[in-house]
Amino acid sequence: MKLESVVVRQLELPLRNPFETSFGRTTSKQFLLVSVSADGLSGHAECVADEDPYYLPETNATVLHVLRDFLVPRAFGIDLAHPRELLPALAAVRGHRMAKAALEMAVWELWARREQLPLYRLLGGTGGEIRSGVSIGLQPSEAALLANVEREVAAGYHRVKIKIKPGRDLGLVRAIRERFRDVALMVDANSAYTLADAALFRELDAFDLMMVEQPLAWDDIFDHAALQREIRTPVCLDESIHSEADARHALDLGACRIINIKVGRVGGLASMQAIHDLCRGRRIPVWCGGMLESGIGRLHNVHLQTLPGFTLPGDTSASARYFEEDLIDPPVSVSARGTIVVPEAPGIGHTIVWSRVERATRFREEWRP
Ligand code: OSB
Ligand code: MG
Repeated sequence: MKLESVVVRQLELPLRNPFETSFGRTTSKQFLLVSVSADGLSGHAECVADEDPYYLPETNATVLHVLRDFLVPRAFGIDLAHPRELLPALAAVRGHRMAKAALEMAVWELWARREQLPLYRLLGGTGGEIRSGVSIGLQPSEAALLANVEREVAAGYHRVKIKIKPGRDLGLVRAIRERFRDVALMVDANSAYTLADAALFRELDAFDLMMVEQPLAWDDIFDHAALQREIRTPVCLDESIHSEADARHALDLGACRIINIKVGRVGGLASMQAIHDLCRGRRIPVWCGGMLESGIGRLHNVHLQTLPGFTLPGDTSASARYFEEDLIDPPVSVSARGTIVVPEAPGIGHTIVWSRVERATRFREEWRP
């Protein structure tokens, strides 16, 4: 298969509620939607980069530049026998994994449509449903956080993750545990702490957390190993893992016992599979993170979580928690049992509503060979 065109749109979708982490606050989701076409069909994927380099270094502007000047010209130059051949063909470009992932995921989606298969089948997953968890941002007050936890537990979600940062950590966890003794609970620090805070994490050991996610620096593995030696709660790495090699180094060093896989962060679905397979072989649980995706990215995440190593609930929750109106019909919904049904239609499996995409589009660029 030879690609005949690549279209990139920058979209803006208002969030129903601001989402706050230790690194910032988002009120509207601004992201790139990548569409690839060949043989009369198209495939679509969204990029997880933001406007700002506050989660990881890539931004919408760097992604657009690297796609236009480096990745798309290389992709036009090859004749693919399978989507997994794309990442090796892009390997001369170092880093820029979010840009690579968006292009590669769109090619996988196109391939699935050509084969008339749901994306999960192409990835080697199984249909049915996946268990869903939620990520709750920093809230204006402890009362607001407790009300949020109560609502999500009542909605049936299988685990609750809260964001923490220095000064807003132990007290919040204690308050939740007092009211919700048995809820499957975890915290995500998004790199807000250092090894000097080890005592805080030892105190958190008392609260039966499933894991603490990315407590230390975004580019660190070594210090996380030192922290993991000091605490009982499993460390989960997010920001620090970009490749199968990173995952191997982290596991060999004992830097974590769980890995959060985000396809955008690891540079594509083939890289996701490699990390998944490594972890499965070592009996390390993985789960799928989220980046406040619209329905298009959300559905990609639904499909990939059907691989057998995704044994823990991920951050993929209902579209309605984020958007008044999603770009897909139907939106992603969560059952009373806290599950999401994996679509059976070809590709991502729900219809993209192009009138909504056009309304959210701020600019558009198209490239041909
Ligand atoms: O660290 O997992 C994270 C959102 C934006 C950037 C980083 C993260 C998150 C989330 C939200 O936790 C997950 C979601 O609900 O999509
Ligand atoms: Mg995280």
